[in-house]
Amino acid sequence: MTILSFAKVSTKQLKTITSIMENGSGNKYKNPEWHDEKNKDKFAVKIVAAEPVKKSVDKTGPAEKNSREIKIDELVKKILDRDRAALARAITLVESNSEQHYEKSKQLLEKILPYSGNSIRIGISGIPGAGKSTLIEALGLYLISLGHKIAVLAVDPSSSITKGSILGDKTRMERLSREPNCFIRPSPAGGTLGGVTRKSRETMALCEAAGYDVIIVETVGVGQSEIAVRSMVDFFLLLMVAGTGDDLQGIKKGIVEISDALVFNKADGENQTRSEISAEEFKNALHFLRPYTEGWKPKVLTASALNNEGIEEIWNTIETFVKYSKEKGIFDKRRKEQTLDWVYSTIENELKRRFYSSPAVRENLPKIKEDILSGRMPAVEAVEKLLKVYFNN
Ligand SMILES: Nc1nc2c(ncn2[C@@H]2O[C@H](COP(=O)(O)OP(=O)(O)O)[C@@H](O)[C@H]2O)c(=O)[nH]1
Ligand SMILES: [Mg+2]
Repeated sequence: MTILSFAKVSTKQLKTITSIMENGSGNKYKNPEWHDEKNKDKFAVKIVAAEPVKKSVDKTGPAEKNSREIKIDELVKKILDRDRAALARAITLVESNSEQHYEKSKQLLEKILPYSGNSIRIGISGIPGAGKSTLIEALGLYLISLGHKIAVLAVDPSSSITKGSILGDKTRMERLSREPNCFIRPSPAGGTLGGVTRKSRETMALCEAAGYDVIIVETVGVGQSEIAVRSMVDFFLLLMVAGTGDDLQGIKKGIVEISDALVFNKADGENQTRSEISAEEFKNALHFLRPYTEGWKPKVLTASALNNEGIEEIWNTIETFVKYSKEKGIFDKRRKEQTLDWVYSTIENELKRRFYSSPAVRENLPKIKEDILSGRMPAVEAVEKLLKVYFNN
C-alpha cells in the first residue's frame, strides 16, 4: 500500500528526502510512476511506502484501557440529562463509518431508543433559496417562546456542493442557534439525499432522548431526498415561492403529493398578491390529487418568513394535523410503518457494510475490478464470484 503525499517542498527538504531515498533507508520515498525522468529530483510529490502495521501490545490494565474508551453508560446518562455537548458527540459517533465505532453506536442506540419517539417530526423541503432556513428560524423561535425544545437537522449552507443558499447569513439561523432550547445539527447536502443522511433517523432518536420535542428536518429539493424525509417524519411541508416555476416542478416530481401543507413563502412586498393568487390556484388544483394522509386535505398557506408573518398559522396547521392523525390512529400506524422501514434500510446498510468490509471481498475485489475494466470478465460473472467469495468465508 502506498500513500501519496503532496507538499510544498523547499530545496533543502528536497535534498533531505532525496538523500533518504538514495541512502536506501528502507525505500521509504520514491517518485510516483508518472514522474518526469529528466527532472526527477525536483518532484514535490513523493510516494511514501506505508509502514507495516505493528501489532501493539496492550500493557494497560482493564481500568486504564476503559478510560480511553467512550463510556456508553456515561454518554447515555448525559444525553438524558440534556447535555448538548454529549448529544453532539453521540451523533458524531452514530454517523461514523469506522468499524471501531460501530459496536459502540449500536450499544448507544439500544440504550437510547426506549427514551425516544416523544416528539413531532417535521420535514421541510423546497428549492435552494425558497427560504427554508429563514422559516425554520422564525418557526423555531416562535415554538421556543411557547416552551418547546427544538432540534433542527439543517442543510449546511457552507458546504460547497450543498446548493444550500449562500444568499444571506439568515441561512445559518444565527438567532435560533443562540437559543439554549435549540439544537442545530448541520449536514452537508452533497450526494443524492440533499441534507438527509443515512443516519438522520438515529440522530432524531438521540435528539428526542435529550428532550427535544419538535424535530425539524430541512432538505434541499432533489426528488429522492423528499421521499427519504417523508419516510421519517410525521408532517411534511413544501415551501414554494410564487412565480418561480418551482410550484410546477413540485407537481412534476410528485412532491406535492407527499406534502401535508404547501406554503408560499416570500409573500411580502410586490410578491404578496402573486403569492395569494398562486395559493388559491393551488387549492383548486389539489382537488385532483389524492392526499398522502388519508382524509387530510393538504393546507395551502402563504407566509413571509423574513417578516415573521404566517408562522403561527403554520404551527396551528401542524398541531391540527397531529391532533387529527392521532385521533384517527394514523400517527401511530405511520410511526410503526416507519420503524419497519428503518429496519429494512438498516438491514440493507448492514449487509452492504459487512460485504465490503469482509477481508475475503477486500482481497479479491481489486483483481476482479481490473478484470471487469479490461473486459476479461463480464459483470454477471464478477457478481457471482464476489458473492461466492463472501459467503464461503
Ligand atoms: N422577501 C423575502 N425574502 C426571504 C424570505 N424568506 C427568506 N428570504 C430570503 O431568501 C434568501 C434565501 O433564504 P434561505 O432561508 O437561505 O433559503 P433556503 O435555501 O431555502 O434555506 C435569503 O436571502 C433570505 O433572506 C421571505 O419571506 N421574504
Ligand atoms: Mg437552507
